[in-house]
Amino acid sequence: MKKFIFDVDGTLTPSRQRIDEDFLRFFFGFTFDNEVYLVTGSDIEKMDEQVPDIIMERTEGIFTCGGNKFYIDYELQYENKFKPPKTLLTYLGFQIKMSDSPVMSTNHREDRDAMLNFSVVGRDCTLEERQQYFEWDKENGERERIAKEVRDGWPGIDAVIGGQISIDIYPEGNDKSQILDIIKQERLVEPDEYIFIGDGIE
Ligand code: M1P
Repeated sequence: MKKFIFDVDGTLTPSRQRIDEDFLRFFFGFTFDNEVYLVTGSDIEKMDEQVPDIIMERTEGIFTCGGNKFYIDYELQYENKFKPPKTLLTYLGFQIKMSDSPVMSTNHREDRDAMLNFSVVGRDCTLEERQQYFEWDKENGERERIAKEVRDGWPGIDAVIGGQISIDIYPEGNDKSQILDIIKQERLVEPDEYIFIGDGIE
């Protein structure tokens, strides 16, 4: 059996949307011939909205929050904790106030215990607003700038653009690369046996 790790948003599903029905049928069959792990920057609740149980149940395990939480059969196996410093939260609040974004909604900070997801436009935006911000940000580089300022201003903390409208913030090293160590411990196999399939790979 070949071994795969699949990213979710932008790979198995469009960003924050449900998996396509035709692709779902194909992928369900795929899980019988291959060993599959899933990984997302999102949390398990969002994964649940996008990927149905019949697929989740066919996986060897699910990594959420950028590899900071690991589930087998919906049971949490491990998690990392992260509490962002107050100064960082103040800085992020200021970015919302100062932004020239053409759209703005609410729910800018999502504390996922193991990481912080920050969005200037806000996670409550509609799909149309999401697309609008995404296009505006490509031109204006707001997320790139904020992520860099966080990395430069708070040593030991990493900030990366994971999806379309937000930035994932977590302690340095607590990213998707850590899942290979977990798989190694879990399965007693070398991580290089796994093929990672994700968007944004160049
Ligand atoms: O899984 C990719 C990203 O998906 C979402 O990003 P956005 O809402 O910006 O498209 C977030 O859940 C993010 O944490 C995650 O990295």
